[in-house]
Amino acid sequence: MEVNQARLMAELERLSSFSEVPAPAVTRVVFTPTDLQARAYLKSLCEGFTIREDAVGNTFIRWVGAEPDLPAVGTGSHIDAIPNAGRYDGTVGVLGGLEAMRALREGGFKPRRSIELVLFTSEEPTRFGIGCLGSRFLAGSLNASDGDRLKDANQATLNQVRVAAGFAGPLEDVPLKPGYYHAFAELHIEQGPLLDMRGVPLGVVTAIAAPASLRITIEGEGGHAGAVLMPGRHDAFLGAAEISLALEAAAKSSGAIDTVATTGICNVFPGAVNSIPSRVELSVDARDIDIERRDGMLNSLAAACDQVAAARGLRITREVLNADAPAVCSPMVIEALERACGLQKFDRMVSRAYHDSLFISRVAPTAMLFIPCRAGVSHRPDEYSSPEDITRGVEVLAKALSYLAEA
Ligand code: HGY
Ligand code: MN
Ligand code: MN
Repeated sequence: MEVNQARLMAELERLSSFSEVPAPAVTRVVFTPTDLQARAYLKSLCEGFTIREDAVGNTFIRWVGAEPDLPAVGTGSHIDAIPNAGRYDGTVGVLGGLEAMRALREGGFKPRRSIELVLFTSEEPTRFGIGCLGSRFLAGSLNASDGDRLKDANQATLNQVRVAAGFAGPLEDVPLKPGYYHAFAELHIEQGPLLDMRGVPLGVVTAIAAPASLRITIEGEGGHAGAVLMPGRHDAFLGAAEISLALEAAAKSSGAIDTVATTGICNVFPGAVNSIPSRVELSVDARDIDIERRDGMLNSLAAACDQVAAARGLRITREVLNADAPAVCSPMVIEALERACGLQKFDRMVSRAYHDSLFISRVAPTAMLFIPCRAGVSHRPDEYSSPEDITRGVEVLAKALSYLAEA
């Protein structure tokens, strides 16, 4: 079995060209023209496999096995990219999964169980404010009523946007039937520095951190920047600043290095240099591999909001967009991945980033395989994984899929 590195790297290069910003950055938001072009490009590479798309745009590329009624073996990831991201986040798992299937087929392997590559819709929270949208629907963590509840920045609902993009049909049909997958393995760049720092070429993921995201609205009184004296102000931005610093303090004082928190979006209204901010919308991201610590941080954040509201005469509302449990990966899939590593060094590790596998693990035995990314950089245009590391990851994935497909 031989992974065709030149073909794979050329396809990753081509896929990165479907972007709203010039290279080396990639911006590819779900259901935008660049996303639809990227999806069409991927499907053009899938000769000899069957293709199915569900009502929310998850795309299933299946290599039908000798026993097609058996639960399949799944792999896959996402191709949407946050603004000004890199070209390897998610795409290595999609094009790498495809390459693993092609390399096995070209090497003469014939799977007993079908092997299925999944392109998950909207892994990134960019458009609808919640990550892993497609895999949440597959796992039943989102349901049909969310199709009208979830809206983008233009107040268009998920249902309106998905239908306009050509994905009609009832969301009720999206959830995977119990036992749909025998096993699922996702290949992904680490998006952290550990493998690169340690010079270890492969990571086998044993658990995926518990993410939470919230939208916090802070309302004050605004007013003229020159005429309103300091004692009388109710400045929404300064309240927001205190809340962000309180969130950082909660993460740093949790007692564990695994607790992380970020204020990723801060929208200030009215946004004029000579007008006191009357309203600020924050979007915050809070994670830990331990759910108690993660929720302890959320409780500290709630207390800080109450304290800042009282001290500054502000009105503060918190909307929890998601607060998910962590995932523990399947020993069966971990074993297949480690066997596939052969004599190559690998580290067992926790994923601090979330992935579609976080939700697929709720409906199938799941684990992940990491490859290094330079200096751990990700979600930036200078995100980089070497052709050698990518090829090695695809070779290990292909072997693991072949073991699982014969089980
Ligand atoms: O944010 C994450 O963890 C993922 O990269 N979307
Ligand atoms: Mn990402
Ligand atoms: Mn990703």
